[in-house]
Amino acid sequence: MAQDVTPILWGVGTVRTLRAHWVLHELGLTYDSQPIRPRTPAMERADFRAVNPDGKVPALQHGDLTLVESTAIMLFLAETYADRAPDLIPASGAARAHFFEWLSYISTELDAASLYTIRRHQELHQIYGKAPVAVEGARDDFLRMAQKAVRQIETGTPFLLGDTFTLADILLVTCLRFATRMGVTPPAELDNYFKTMTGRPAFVAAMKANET
Ligand SMILES: N[C@@H](CCC(=O)N[C@@H](CS)C(=O)NCC(=O)O)C(=O)O
Repeated sequence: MAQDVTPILWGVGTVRTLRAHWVLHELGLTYDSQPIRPRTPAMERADFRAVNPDGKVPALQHGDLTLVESTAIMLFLAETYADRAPDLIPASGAARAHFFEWLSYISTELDAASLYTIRRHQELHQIYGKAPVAVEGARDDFLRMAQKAVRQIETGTPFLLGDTFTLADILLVTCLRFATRMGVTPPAELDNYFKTMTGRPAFVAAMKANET
């Protein structure tokens, strides 16, 4: 039974690891944290490589299951412990369809295509090379694509999916933090939304756990 398992979460210190910590705190779960940070010698540890041979965090162990990819980890935890917070994933209909649309849009358009491009060619330029034109284009793309979230929040709903906090909010807020870290100021129309989300007790606890 899921309830008998103590999840083990590998990874701290990034917005991707924050997502997993945040969900665990929204669900009120007790878990073991393995506080290893990317691009440190700890990432080469044999016990970690046995969990994720690709050497990326976050990684989750849950009983016999090992899972990587922050979005998949969030979905798995929210589904497995749905009794603790049933609304993190909308159950049916248009809300569920739009929920997956938001997850896909945030993971690809904002995270992978825009923000990670900036990170690669800015902070990690020694590995991936300097590419100022690509960085500039990725900034513009982020700001253009963030307008989808602006339009939603401007309808006056507190969350992306209306009146219910979901995993889509976790994903968006972590990308807004990521943007700020990359030197891109998110649209001001999202400021109040961001403030409200980061005031959630589970976010505050997750930040603490993620900084360990
Ligand atoms: N798409 C993955 C990305 C995972 C990822 O790239 N993690 C970074 C830290 S944010 C990492 O572990 N990098 C170490 C490396 O690439 O060597 C997710 O969302 O979990």
